Amino acid sequence: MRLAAAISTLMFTRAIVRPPAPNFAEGLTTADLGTPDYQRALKQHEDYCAALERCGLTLIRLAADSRYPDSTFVEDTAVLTNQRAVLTRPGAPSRTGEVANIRDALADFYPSTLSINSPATLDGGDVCATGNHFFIGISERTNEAGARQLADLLAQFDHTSSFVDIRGLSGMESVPGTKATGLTSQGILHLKSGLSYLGDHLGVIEALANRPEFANYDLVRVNDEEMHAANCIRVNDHVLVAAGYPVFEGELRELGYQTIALEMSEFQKMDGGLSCLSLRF
Ligand code: CIR
Repeated sequence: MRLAAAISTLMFTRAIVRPPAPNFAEGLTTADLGTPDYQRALKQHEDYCAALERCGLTLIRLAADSRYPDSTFVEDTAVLTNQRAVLTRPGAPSRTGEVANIRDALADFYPSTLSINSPATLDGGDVCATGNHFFIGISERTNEAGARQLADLLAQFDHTSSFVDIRGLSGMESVPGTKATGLTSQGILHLKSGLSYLGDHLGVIEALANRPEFANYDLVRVNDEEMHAANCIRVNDHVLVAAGYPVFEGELRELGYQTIALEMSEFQKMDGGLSCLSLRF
């Protein structure tokens, strides 16, 4: 039973989350969707946390950190496996300081942590775990050295990796003016802006759908109007999806997934999506 197999590889018990700080709107963004409303962002974040709890997770709730306006996007600061935690070295200089605080939070759960070191850069948003295999995006944030360092670390624990170069991803002409998140005029910000692992399917945007790297997976293709929906997360027996993308959500339901739709508008304005808001382990 494929879904049962998927559940066994995507069981999480905890997640680290951090609400947006009052200066959240000062973070990095390429989206042309306006300034986020802070109160609405807090509400959307709280709904997101409630959904994770509904999926059975215990949350480690960190305090908002206004030193780093992008720090609500905790996913970018670490890569977690069931054996190890790897602290990243985010590619945006304004975000490198976010890692120290995450190291402290992880110390309660992992006896030691590994690190990505200079000159390598790596954002967690570029890492998509599919069971034992990890896809690592090479992007404007994650450089080749970062991808190689992570692959070498993962290999020590018998994980395989392959690289997906998303720089200058073509086929994104329809992006301007869409509701897409993390999709710039040059392409996608992070690999997981355009790709999600659902257990036995990959949800992928059209521009990635024909990549040979994904030939062995069953794909759920996300049409150009719904590109933002590609950033969804499988959490135990549910898939959290962004609200407002009925075609993709309907396809997931037809495939037997239980979905929880969440409003993400204020995070979209800052190039963020569902995966970015938590570190699940
Ligand atoms: C940034 O540009 O770094 C943030 N404003 C958005 C990060 C989104 N993170 C993710 O997709 N993993």
